[in-house]
Amino acid sequence: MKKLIILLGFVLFAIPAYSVMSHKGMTMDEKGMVMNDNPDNLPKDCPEIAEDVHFTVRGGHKHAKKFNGKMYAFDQQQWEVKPCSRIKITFINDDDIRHQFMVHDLPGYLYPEGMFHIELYGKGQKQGSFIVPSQPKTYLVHCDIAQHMEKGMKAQLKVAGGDKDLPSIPGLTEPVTADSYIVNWTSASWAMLVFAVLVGFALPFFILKRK
Ligand SMILES: [Cu+2]
Repeated sequence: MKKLIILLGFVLFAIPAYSVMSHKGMTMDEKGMVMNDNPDNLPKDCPEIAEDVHFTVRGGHKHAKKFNGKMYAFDQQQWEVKPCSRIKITFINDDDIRHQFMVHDLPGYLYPEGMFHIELYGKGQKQGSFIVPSQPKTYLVHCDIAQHMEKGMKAQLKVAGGDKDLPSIPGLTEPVTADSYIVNWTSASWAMLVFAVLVGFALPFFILKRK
């Protein structure tokens, strides 16, 4: 009987761990998480919500196929909204690996570390909302998994037209320093190539002969 009571105690303790974890602005389950979800609190400079918008954003390898040399991408690279918009994001991960939809530089008094993000551990979808302030600003949207932004998961959110374009957004903006693969073929470089090929052929004969 005593054993049964102890066992029952363990089971009761374990139940909350199996259910969805949720505290202020954060929900988490076995599929992923939504961080700093904010459908209600207005930024200080917004008297009211100007507009409700809903974007469905997909992320994954297949969306990068149209970009040379990229591995992962979102299906869109830019979103534009009015000041004080409430943005609902449905993020769909089309891959079997982790991806994120992460926005930076939001007001810290509403979004810890200025961040709103949805993460999926594999294929699936999650939804979250955030409200943007009124100033014209361009917000970085990316996937923060190591090397995913460099491999193409980079986009921008423009509020009130934005204040700039971010670099290195696939198909949209130029990189800060472009990769260069250009070879300038002069007669000297041709001569060098011919010489290198001849040496490459001849050298093994000399080495074998010396043995
Ligand atoms: Cu990713």
